Amino acid sequence: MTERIVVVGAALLDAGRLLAARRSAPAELAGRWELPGGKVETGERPEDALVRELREELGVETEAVERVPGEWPLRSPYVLQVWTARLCPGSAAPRPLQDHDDLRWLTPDELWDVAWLDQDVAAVREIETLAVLPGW
Ligand code: 9L3
Ligand code: MG
Repeated sequence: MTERIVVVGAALLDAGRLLAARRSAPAELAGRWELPGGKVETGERPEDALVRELREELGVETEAVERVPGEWPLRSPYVLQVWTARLCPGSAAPRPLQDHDDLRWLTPDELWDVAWLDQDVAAVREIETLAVLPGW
């Protein structure tokens, strides 16, 4: 039996906007937009993986805030879980350092203006329902 491996995605919120990141790799995902993040390593807390991934991919210091309810299947054995997150005071602005070639801060009105990965659509729908979040 194969282990289930969690991939964490970040709903990074700032000033009422959600960060979307356009993948540049691998080829089959290139050009599609995602909630940035990546695989949780053995023994790592998902929240810590999220902070690590955003540091590696975007050069930002962040804090995981709360789990977005739900879990979505990716290519086996991976499943996607999402946390809301915020930038720490004094963090650099995000910039695409690896795996992405564009970033957009989306207002609620713009949420569906990007071509999300099929895998992320259900998670983004769930984020959309969190309209009570401060700043959203
Ligand atoms: N994935 C899907 N949606 C996301 C993320 C962060 C990742 N929001 C998928 C893409 C890859 C796998 O999970 O197939 C591992 O992600 P990564 O480590 O390549 O970012
Ligand atoms: Mg990643």
